[in-house]
Amino acid sequence: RLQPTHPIALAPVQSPEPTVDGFVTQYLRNLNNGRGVALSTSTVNDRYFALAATVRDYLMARWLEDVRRQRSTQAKGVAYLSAEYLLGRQLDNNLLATGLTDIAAEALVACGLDLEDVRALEVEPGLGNGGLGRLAACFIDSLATLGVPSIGYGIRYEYGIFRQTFVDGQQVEQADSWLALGSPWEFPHPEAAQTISFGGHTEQYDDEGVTRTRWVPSWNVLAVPYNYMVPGYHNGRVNTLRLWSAQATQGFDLRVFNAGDYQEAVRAQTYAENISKVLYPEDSTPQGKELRLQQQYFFVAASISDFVNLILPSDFDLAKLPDRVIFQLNDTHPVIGVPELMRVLVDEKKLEWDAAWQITRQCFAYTCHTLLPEALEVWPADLLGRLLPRHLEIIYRINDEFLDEVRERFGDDEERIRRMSIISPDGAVRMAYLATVAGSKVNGVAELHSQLLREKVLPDFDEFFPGKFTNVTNGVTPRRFIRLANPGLSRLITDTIGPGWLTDLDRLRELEDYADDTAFHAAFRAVKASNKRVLARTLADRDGFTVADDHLLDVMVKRLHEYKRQTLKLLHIITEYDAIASGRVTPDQVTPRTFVFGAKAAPGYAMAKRIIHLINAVGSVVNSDPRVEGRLAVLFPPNYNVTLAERVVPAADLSEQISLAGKEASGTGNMKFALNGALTIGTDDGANVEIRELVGDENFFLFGMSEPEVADLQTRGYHPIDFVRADENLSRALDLVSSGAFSGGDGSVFEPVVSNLIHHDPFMALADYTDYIAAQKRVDALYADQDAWTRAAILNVARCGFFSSDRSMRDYIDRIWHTPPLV
Ligand code: RUG
Repeated sequence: RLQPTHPIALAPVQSPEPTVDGFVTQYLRNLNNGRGVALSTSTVNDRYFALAATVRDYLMARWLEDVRRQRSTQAKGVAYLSAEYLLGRQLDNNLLATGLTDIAAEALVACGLDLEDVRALEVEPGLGNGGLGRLAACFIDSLATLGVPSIGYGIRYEYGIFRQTFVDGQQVEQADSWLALGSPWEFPHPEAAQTISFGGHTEQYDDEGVTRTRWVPSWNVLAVPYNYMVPGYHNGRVNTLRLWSAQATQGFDLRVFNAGDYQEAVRAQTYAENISKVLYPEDSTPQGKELRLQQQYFFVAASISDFVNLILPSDFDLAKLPDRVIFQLNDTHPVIGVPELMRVLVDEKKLEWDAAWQITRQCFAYTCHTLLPEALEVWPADLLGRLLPRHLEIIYRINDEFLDEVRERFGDDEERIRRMSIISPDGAVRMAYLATVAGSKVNGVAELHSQLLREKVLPDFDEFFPGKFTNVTNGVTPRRFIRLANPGLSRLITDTIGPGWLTDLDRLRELEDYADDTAFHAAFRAVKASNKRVLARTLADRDGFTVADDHLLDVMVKRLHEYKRQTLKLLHIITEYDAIASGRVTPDQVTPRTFVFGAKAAPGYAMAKRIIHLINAVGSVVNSDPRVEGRLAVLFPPNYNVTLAERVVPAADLSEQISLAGKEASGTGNMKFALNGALTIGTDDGANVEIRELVGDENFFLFGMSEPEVADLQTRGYHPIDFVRADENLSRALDLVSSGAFSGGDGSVFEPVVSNLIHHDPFMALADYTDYIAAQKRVDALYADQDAWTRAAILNVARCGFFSSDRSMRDYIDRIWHTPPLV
């Protein structure tokens, strides 16, 4: 075999010089050689691609070195399995990580270009729905920043979360073709494609005297890996995100369809490639569609095979797999990985069942992200068996052996056995149960959520597996959500407490000393005012909106879901409006407020879409009624995404976190707002509980029923009409909607929303209305005292360092993964 001899080939990979000259040289090289254009004839797209390529060049040596080191040391690492990664734009993040932002800006000026113009071209990869996908993106950022060996695995959807537009106030979805111009951040490796099989049947065969089972699939697709760099912040580390794209195999066309029938063959190809075509636009409500299961198995099987067959050395002793990797299951979406690893170990690697199960049970851990029992995925056994017959057999055996253990402990307690069976009475596979049985640990995502998960969703399992359940409260990356989103606040913090806080967010505590400092107050307020101007410019350019600069900015941005209760927020707005419109108060008696909404509804969720329509309808009436004198405004920019969040969050004064207690697992928007100095009005739900405990009751507007009170009301029977009768403002607000005040006099348009609230609202919006309005009055009162408000806002920032995703990662490492950083 030939060996390299040239000194350059033997030397480590070189990075370009981290100077303006070095950057310019590399940038022009990328423009000329990579794009095939001269600077003078380049388009903005060329310039953006060349810039991205240049940033990549600076990261490359570190990336290659990290990949090499992670393999050569064979240190234990995390394989994070997630069907969603809501990444946000990459350019600024990667410039920040490498510390090249100023050099790049100067280099572009030297080329006669403006970084601002170029960065505007980036389309964010919207490969997630909301909190769950964004959490995965924050976690991989933190893992890289902590230097923990890890790889993120997921799906490279050709179309991410839909682009939302409004037509006559109603949501219309458009395809998100984020790859239309290509992506400069990905590295495709078609030569490393994995073959992923589906369908067919299983059969037994004799393997040198041992009877074994093999799967004889009927069709397959290729999983092509696309690698993305995940740079740590200022630490010279770069991890990998590997997303899989589906491609047809030749065998596919030949086996499934008649050879020679060209049109059928092309159709077959489309069928295969559909697997990674589009992200399911559902959040917290599983779809149960076959294509979804295909997606799940597709990426999980490719990832496990990638790890076991390519990343591990060929002579690796699989008994030691738990010392080398932990597969973290982000929700139930990747849980089919459990029987897949069993299949690989037993059928392919020929381990004994018990040995394989020993290994598998140590190699997985499961994070549950919901409290809605109906949101836990179940797959009908016939569907699963048709698509993955061998996996269904494996699941049945896992279940049989598990239920034997249950019987051993509890005797023939058939009721308990029925409750704990991985197979439901109607023959469906309960994926959360499978994950709980197989996982070395099971965690919820906030203290309250983890407690309710143990007590209400999986109590039998908690009893059966002492010590298996734990909590890791979610977190958000301060690099993107403070440093990039809020450069003004970041500068102020650094000027006040010095550098270093961005990777040690508990240090924000030092700001408490400045909570009563007049000069700090002024600077803090100036930052907020400036962020509001930036948002105003963004919304003017993007949507043609005007944002008043002297209003309290009251923000509710999150997926549209009845449990999150956007309708409760609307009822508050309508009440404020009604007070003015009916002449009961004069406009100057209300706190001037701009209400900002951002929310996408799942395309098939009719009620959510109607609520979006109602928000827009209320907005157009309130915004155009001269009696309001511009004291209230409702803004609903369409297509809320990570890029817009980075503008909205730093500008907000008030953060609306008003879900029914016991329904929001954690929330992460709540953390972003508090860290950027917004005060929260919220129920005792999800991570709100921990935010309130940390910032203090006096710096948080708590309202509404607690989770036990909700449970109690449910038991006693919830009669919404009692609440309507008890509060005149509430009945007036509902009457306004029913009377057609927001629908040109036609009351029928929004009647379903009102009727739902009054007749069958499992999320009890009306029960919390009166207390919510009272809490909003406390908001008004505090806002009237700007010093007191600013003090509370500063304390929110100072006391929320706990919500860094770096801390979440440390908790996962200590409690679940045991994967120390690689030094
Ligand atoms: O709804 C939850 C949020 O409360 C949570 O903050 C987020 C991250 O843990 O996950 C969200 N989620 C849950 N998204 N999809 C699900 C379905 O189980």
